[in-house]
Amino acid sequence: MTSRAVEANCDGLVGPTHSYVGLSPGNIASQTNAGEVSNPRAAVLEGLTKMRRLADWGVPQFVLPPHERPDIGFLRSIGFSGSDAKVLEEAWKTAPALASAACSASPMWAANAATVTPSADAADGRVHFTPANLLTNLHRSLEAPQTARSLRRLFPDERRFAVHDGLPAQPHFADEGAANHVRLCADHSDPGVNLFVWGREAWERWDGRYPARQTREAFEAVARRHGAARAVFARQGVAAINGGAFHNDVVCVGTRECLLFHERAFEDRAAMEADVRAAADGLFEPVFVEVQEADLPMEDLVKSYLFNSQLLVAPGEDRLVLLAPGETRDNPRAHAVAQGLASSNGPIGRVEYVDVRQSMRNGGGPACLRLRVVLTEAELAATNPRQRFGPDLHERLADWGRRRYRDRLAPRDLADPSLIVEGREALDELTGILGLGGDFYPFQRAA
Ligand code: SUG
Repeated sequence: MTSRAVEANCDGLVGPTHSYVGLSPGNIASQTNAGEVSNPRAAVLEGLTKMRRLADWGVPQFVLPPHERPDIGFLRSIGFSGSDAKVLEEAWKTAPALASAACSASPMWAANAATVTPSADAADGRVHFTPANLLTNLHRSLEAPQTARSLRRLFPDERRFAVHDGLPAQPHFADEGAANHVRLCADHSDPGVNLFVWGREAWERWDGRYPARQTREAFEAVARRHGAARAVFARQGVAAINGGAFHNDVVCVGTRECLLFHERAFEDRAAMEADVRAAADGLFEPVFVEVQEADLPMEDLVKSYLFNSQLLVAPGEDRLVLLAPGETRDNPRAHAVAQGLASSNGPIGRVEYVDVRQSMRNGGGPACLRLRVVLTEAELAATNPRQRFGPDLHERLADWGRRRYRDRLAPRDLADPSLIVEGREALDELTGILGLGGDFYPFQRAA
């Protein structure tokens, strides 16, 4: 038994350019809603309300700041020049696909920020983070360096935390972070089993309908550099990827002893279960809860995002709480499955719903918006306290969002050069609120 540890949640704050451009093939919501008008203000407020729900339950909750967008540095690196406004204007005129990638607010989906190994599982007793290189999609491949900077601000003490750089930016090491990783354990304080779910092998010829974003080799490298104990590697179901589960967390969620997943989630479910059981031997008895395709067909699964829920230990309750998106309640089949889970004698005692509709229309449910980090009390005390979320920070950030964010953004509005200034003013104020220092964003370092 190590010292007492809890699961903290670090949520990505939605950025001012939250939009529906349709940048992610294989992500059905992203494709279906392409071209629609977004509401960045509503999106940031929804995210804050979700954080508040967890903070009110006593779960340690942190805020990860948005990245600077449009990413003018990226556009300069591919040959656009002149003033910042000119760079954006030229990019939109001659290469709109590249310009729109430079404007995406995708860092909000913090489950893709990094893969995390808690100190109880790491060979050197530190908490390890590898920012995901996200190189399958151009807009997301821009995130890793700023994510590393961000994690180093939140977890600054190198004696306790190791924030690595992303893996080599090669298709062989395509990595999407914690969205494809589940940690099971008896209690968060205890050693855990690390289930790494990959979609393809580096040298395999992938001819699926949609991209397989995570390679086995990427996760093997992450486990090696973190010194991650009790690592289990399992292949994601090809049918799941082809059905629109672009990350494993669209078809699977787990915490403590409980792994909840869809019938199609794993290519070889029996092998996955046997490997997890073997790794857990002597520590705990895993509980596998499988939802059948007959009860929840892939199509309803992807619309309802039942599995993209947060599975939480709530204070004073011995069974787990599933915090599901409102879309799960709206879908009769998914709703019936959720009610069935709660009324059975299984590990889930209750289902609650939360509205993150703005994010859902990009394919990002409650679980996508957060990065889970298991921390001991001493580690928790070593985080940047200004990023710790509670009622005061909620009020300050809600006020900031209401003043700084637009309530309407069509994809073509992303070409508006005034977004550069609006975004920078908003982020400059945010660095003050979150205590990030005056050199956190590229525009601050250039000034
Ligand atoms: O990578 N959507 C994100 C959604 C990420 C969800 N994360 C998890 N499942 N953990 C993605 O596909 C859409 C952007 C757009 O269409 O404008 C987007 O990037």
